[in-house]
Amino acid sequence: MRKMIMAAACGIVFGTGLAAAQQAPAIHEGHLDQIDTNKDGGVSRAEYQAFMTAAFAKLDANGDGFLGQNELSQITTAAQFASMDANGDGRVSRDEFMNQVMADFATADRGGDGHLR
Ligand SMILES: [Ca+2]
Ligand SMILES: [Ca+2]
Ligand SMILES: [Ca+2]
Repeated sequence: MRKMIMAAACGIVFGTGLAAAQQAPAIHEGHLDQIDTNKDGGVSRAEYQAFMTAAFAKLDANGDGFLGQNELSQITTAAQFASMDANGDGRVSRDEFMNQVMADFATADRGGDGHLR
């Protein structure tokens, strides 16, 4: 389920569209290739963080520095939004967003070597 956030973020940042992300919730290799900016065959935490920073900026449609439920409604359920909104103020700050997606990175990094490949 959490991977869908990354897949949807890929759709937004790379312009492949949310519909495509929703139909194919897995992260496909083309996405990892694009996140892998130094082309060493793996996505490091720094590369992932840079990508997600870009995703946050794209998702923040009104540019207030927070993601409201309306801005995330296409890629998260209400329950997912609530779990990202750690302090319960009804909006997801950059820190809350990054905490969530970096936890996703740790989950996806099955080998535990700090790279997704
Ligand atoms: Ca890399
Ligand atoms: Ca916003
Ligand atoms: Ca919050």
